[in-house]
Amino acid sequence: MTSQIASARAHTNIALIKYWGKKDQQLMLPMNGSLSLTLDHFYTDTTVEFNSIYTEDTFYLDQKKIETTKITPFLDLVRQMNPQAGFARIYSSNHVPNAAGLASSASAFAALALAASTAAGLNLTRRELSRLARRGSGSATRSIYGGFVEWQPGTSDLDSYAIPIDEKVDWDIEMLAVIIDRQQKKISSRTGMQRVVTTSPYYPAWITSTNQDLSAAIQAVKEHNLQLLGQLAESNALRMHALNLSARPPFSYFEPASLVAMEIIEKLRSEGICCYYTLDAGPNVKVICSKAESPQIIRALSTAFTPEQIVEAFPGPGVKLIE
Ligand code: 2P0
Repeated sequence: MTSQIASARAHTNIALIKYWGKKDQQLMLPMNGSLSLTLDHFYTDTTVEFNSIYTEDTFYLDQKKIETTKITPFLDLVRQMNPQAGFARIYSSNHVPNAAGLASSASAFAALALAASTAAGLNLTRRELSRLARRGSGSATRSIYGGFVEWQPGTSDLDSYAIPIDEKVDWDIEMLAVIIDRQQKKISSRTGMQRVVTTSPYYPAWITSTNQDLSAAIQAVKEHNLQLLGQLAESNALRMHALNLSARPPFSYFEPASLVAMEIIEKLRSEGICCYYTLDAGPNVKVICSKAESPQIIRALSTAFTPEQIVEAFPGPGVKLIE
């Protein structure tokens, strides 16, 4: 192999039933299954070029060279599958409206999995791509597919992968992102989730209740039941954040403005509007609602947030090769 190049695009996803804790940190096996919605608006484009003249892997993000310890171990997995693949140059760009702070490792490693494996001459199935993406970042496991996606936790590298639940979402669902902070997380997901696993006395109850939430949420997706899906997602997110408060030392991703957004959503709901929120490892609030009702919700959020802070997103596609 002299020079081989491929480019891929992957979209980020937001978990409605959360992954929060690993049972195997090296293989990235999660403690529980999760369910997400892949979004159209936020994506990463990545080009990988393997070239026999390179003497190390080099990573450029938005045209800036970045030192990271995560890329080479990931490419080593690809090189194990094709030992002829040498070192690589990786060029990534994140496409997030208004630099919204929603760029995520999910779209990054899903795009890298497809671009790197294709450039290395491998023709992986989507299941194999999902397993490979998982080794970069847990949430990337799900970004291989579009729409609603379940990550089955599995018990080994072979059976921990995502499956599509509803890839071409043809019913009325939208997600509004309320951008509260573009800064780096106070505590990384990786550190936070493992602290919870090892110190929260509530962790066993999280596993039991999340497994129940997951089955109910998958059923709600199949029935296009937005209200039930929203209720389950909001409750599951609050339980995840309650775990963080119950860890030692405790931590929280909420900011005062997160609570403002959450209260607005709760008030709209008391007025009969079907809307629910979820938060991940950061203060941004994502609202699950229908397209039909989103204008009213945007109006209510606009009393506390600027137009730039409120971003509309819709179900998006799975990973694909691009020119
Ligand atoms: C999720 N999150 O299911 C959960 C909910 C954030 C909150 O997956 O250690 O970047 O790379 O597997 O995937 C974010 O954590 O963590 C995440 P690693 P990841 O989307």
